[in-house]
Amino acid sequence: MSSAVKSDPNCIFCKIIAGQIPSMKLYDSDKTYAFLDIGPIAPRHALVIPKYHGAKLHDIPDEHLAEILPVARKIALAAGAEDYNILQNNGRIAHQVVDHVHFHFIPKPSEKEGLGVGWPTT
Ligand code: D5M
Repeated sequence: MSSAVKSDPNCIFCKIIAGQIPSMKLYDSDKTYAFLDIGPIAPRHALVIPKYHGAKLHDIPDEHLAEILPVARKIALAAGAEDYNILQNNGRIAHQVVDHVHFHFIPKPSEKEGLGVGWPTT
């Protein structure tokens, strides 16, 4: 069975996808959304999320995960990030706070950039 978009009206990331809560959008397709993290641990810290509500990785159908890493790679290229982490937390003990699957893109700023560099606009 093909799994269409699934949304939870109480989920903060579903509200972001629906445009009910503002976000700094980086990417938007029928299955995937990416935006800047509200509490960045590094400049250009971003989140890539499926447009299918589910708390943990095993709740998400494959077709809604297929685009996630390609989008993270696009964001890394657009950010000009040489060194970066992509990570995804599942469950409270693993430090998950928001119960909608999300992949963190966390660039490591170069020594030249230092801290406080924003998203490139060109
Ligand atoms: O990380 C959850 C992440 O979600 C954390 O880095 C903050 C981010 N967050 C929470 N609310 C927002 C909004 N409204 N915009 C952007 N980013 C947000 P976790 O892996 O669950 O610990």
